[in-house]
Amino acid sequence: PYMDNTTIKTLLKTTVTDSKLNSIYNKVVNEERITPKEGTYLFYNAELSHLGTLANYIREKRHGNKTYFNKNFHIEPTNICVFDCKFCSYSRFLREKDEYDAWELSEEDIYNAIRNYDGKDITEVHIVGGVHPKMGLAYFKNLIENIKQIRPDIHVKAFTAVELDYMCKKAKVSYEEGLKILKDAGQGSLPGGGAEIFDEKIRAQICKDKCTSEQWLQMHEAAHKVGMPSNATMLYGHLEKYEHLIDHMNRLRNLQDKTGGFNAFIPLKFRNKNNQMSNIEEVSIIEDLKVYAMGRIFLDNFNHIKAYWPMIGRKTTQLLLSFGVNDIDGTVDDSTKIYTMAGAEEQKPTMTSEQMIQLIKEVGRKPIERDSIYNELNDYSEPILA
Ligand code: V47
Ligand code: SF4
Repeated sequence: PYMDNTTIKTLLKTTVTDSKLNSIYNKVVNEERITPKEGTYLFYNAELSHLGTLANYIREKRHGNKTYFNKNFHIEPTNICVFDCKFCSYSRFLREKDEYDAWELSEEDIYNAIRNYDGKDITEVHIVGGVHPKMGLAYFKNLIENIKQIRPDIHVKAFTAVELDYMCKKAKVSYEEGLKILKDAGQGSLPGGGAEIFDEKIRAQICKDKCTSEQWLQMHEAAHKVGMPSNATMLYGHLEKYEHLIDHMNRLRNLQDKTGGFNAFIPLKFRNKNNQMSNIEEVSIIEDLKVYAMGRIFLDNFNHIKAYWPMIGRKTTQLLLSFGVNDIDGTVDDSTKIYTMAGAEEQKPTMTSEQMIQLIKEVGRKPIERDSIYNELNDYSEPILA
């Protein structure tokens, strides 16, 4: 399905006069790793169409037209949070309440949410929320055990490194010990949130009081060590410069070399509604395409680049399938508020499997349902005959 590398090199050569760009392009096509300096050079100097061509080349070489999605739903136990990230539109506690009140689900609410999916073929529950001062390691261990009792076959993807760091500190256990307890309770993997931007100066300006970049990376390293895979996110389109995006991806690439435990990289576009950074304008779709494409080009040791459609929107998600993305997360089922409260594209983020399959097929790709660890479950590229 993909262009061979001679065609692609000829195509790029005939349209590029900058020899430095040309040599970086050649490296990418030859599957040689590019340096952070070269990555930064691409960010500043390459044309979007060239980045797209390269990212799509890598995407198709690895995955052909396959585009993964899963059937999942979210549980957000609370939006009460002890931290005060400037970009967050979701947390309550330190700030005044406004039209959206703080919420706190009871254990029973959570079990009912799980029971709600009885008999439905979902495979994953994604649990994340604010960092509530009263919900600790023991509470979540018990919660996961009970969820697994109700629905033994479900994969529990839960808790960002920020939540986990707080839980482990409060329980006075090491990251590894804390993660082992949760794994034994039935947790399967970690989502990628809380990474934001690793550059310490920018981090200090946007989320100074939560876990540090070093701690985020240590938590994921510990997770991989105890046998739980994870994802990695990157918040872009706020105060950062291209150098910071490359630095962020470079730290992830280094850790992935060491552990191989990351499944997917998920760039997250900063949305500016209802938060303390509302004065910052959101970046254009051109920047979105560029950041995702650069993710695919730079992170040569990540298998999957994921677009989280409730946040970036369905149309952009379709475009991104030609800019390096091969995974579009799950059906979600209107169960997340993190982005809707920040003014994301999707105010009612729910898509049925049929709609996801349609979205993927409309742009000529091949919809594959996966489980949480990327085993292929169903190929929906052919119509299902009754
Ligand atoms: O870490 C918060 C982001 C993240 C805003 O691993 C915002 O499969 C943009 O990480 N604008 C949490 N982003 C969500 C997350 C996630 C989502 C879906 C799938 C997976 C996965 C992970 O949401 C936070 C933060 O970076 N966020 N506020 C905002 N205003
Ligand atoms: Fe709390 Fe997470 Fe919001 Fe930060 S991004 S304030 S840690 S809910």
